[in-house]
Amino acid sequence: MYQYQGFWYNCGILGVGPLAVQDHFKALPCDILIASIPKCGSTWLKSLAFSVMNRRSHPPTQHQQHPLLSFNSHDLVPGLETKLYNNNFNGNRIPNPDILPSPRLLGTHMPYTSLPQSVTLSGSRIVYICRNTKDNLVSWWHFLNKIRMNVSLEPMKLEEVFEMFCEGVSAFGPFWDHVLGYWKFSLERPQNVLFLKYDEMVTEPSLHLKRIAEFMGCPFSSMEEKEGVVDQIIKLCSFENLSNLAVNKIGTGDNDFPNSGFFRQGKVGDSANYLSPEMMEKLDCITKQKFHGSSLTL
Ligand code: PAP
Repeated sequence: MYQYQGFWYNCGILGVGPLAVQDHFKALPCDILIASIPKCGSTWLKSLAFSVMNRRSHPPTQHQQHPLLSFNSHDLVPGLETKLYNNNFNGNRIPNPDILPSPRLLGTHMPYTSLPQSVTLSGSRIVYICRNTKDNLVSWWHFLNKIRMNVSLEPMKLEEVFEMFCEGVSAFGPFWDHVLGYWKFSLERPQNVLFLKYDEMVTEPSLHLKRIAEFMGCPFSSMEEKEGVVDQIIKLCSFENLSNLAVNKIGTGDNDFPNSGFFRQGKVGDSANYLSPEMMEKLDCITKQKFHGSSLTL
């Protein structure tokens, strides 16, 4: 891993992706970025955002023909540094993001402070998702070991990953700095950043889906709401539905990584089954200290 502008990146997976994004990506005013630190729910949010934006051409009721049935959401909403500008990516790389249909729906894990200036200057919109620290860590640990297994490396112990995480060393970490960067920006520019919490979305999906649609500039009409389009999208993008599709059960994505790796439990609070009370307390304590005075709670 290498540290760049205060954040940690995996050189084996990303290569010079983040630098290439800074040098070459030119944001457009109508772009919508789905941003997060890994393992906060971007697979879900990308599915929801894609379904919302394309609901006229791909109604969520026409299940058989919906793109989400054949493609993982990371292929439908490509990541800037993980796919579009990633020199280490050996799949179906899209060489020129300008060919993507407008408005472009793009993903990123890059911290707010490292995004190219054009993102802020152009006024493009960012939908950011975060999650409680403990679930994020446990989800990251599982995912990290899946990546390691994929390249025949030994799994890492939870204790080891926990210590590194607390020191800020995780993909695109420190976790807290990443979340705070977008949080502050969302307070300064609420018209440009919608700040979401996975935990709240699990509890009230329709409320948040409506917020997402409104923010993206394609609110649900009262007719659509009456016809149940909101619920149809929620059902289409549910963990149960997506994780059981063939594309996500046996399909593979970038670098032959199995799509199933993006789906594990999809629950809030699963970390309690893995972390000791001392570990939970330490994470809570760091979160409290880091977020002190920010009005943000997770
Ligand atoms: P990424 O950063 O690699 O894209 P991301 O999708 O952000 O991963 O996070 C993965 C988490 O979202 C997993 O959580 P878990 O490990 O605690 O289970 C995954 O299960 C969960 N997830 C994936 N798809 C959905 C979905 N449709 N609904 C709810 N949670 C989901």
